[in-house]
Amino acid sequence: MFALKGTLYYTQNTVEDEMEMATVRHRPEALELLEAQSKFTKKELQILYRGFKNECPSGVVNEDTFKEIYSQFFPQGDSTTYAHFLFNAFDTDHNGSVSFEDFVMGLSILLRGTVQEKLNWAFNLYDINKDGYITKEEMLDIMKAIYDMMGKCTYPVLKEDAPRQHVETFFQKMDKNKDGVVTIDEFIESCQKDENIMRSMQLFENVI
Ligand SMILES: [Ca+2]
Ligand SMILES: [Ca+2]
Ligand SMILES: [Ca+2]
Repeated sequence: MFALKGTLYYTQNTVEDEMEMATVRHRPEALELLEAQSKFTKKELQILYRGFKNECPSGVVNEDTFKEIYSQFFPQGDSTTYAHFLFNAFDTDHNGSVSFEDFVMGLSILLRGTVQEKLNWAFNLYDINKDGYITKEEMLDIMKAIYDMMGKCTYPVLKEDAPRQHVETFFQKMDKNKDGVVTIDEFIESCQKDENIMRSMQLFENVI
C-alpha cells in the first residue's frame, strides 16, 4: 500500500531523530516478539506502532479503513473489491480485523521478504477462499478487481475482455498438470521461470 510504504520510508528517515527522543514503549514484550518474527528493527517497530495507533486508535484496522485508503489512491476507479481481497490477505487469522501484528508481518514480507516469501503472499492473495488452490475464477476475480481499481481513464485502449485474456494466458502457463487449479508449487515454479509473469508480479506489487 502506498500509504504503508510511505510510513516505512518516513520511518527510515526519522529513525535517528527518534532515537534522540524519549522512547514511548508500547507493549514491549509484543514488540520484541515481532522484532524476532519480522524484518524490522525494534526502533522501526516502535515508530510503525505509533503511526498505526495514530491512524487507528482502536488498535485494529477494519475492512472499511482499507477501502477508504484505497479509494484515496485510486479515485479514478473502483477499488472496493481489490481492497477487500487485500484486507483478507493481511488478516492472516481471518478474524475480520487487521491487528498491528497482521499488519507488520504483511508489510515485512512485501517490503523486505525474499522472492519466495512474496510469491507465497501473492498466492494467498489470489487464493480467495483460502483452500490452497487458485482457480481460474479466483484469478479472474482478482484481475477484474485490479482493472476496476485502475479505472478506464488509465488504460483508454483497454478492451472489455482484457482481464479474461490476461487470465487465460496466465492460467495456461501456471496449471502445469492441467487439472484446472494452480497449486502453490505450480505457482512458484511458473512465476520464477517466466519473466513475463515476474514482470506482472512487479506490477501487482505496485498496487499493494
Ligand atoms: Ca486478524
Ligand atoms: Ca481457492
Ligand atoms: Ca494444476
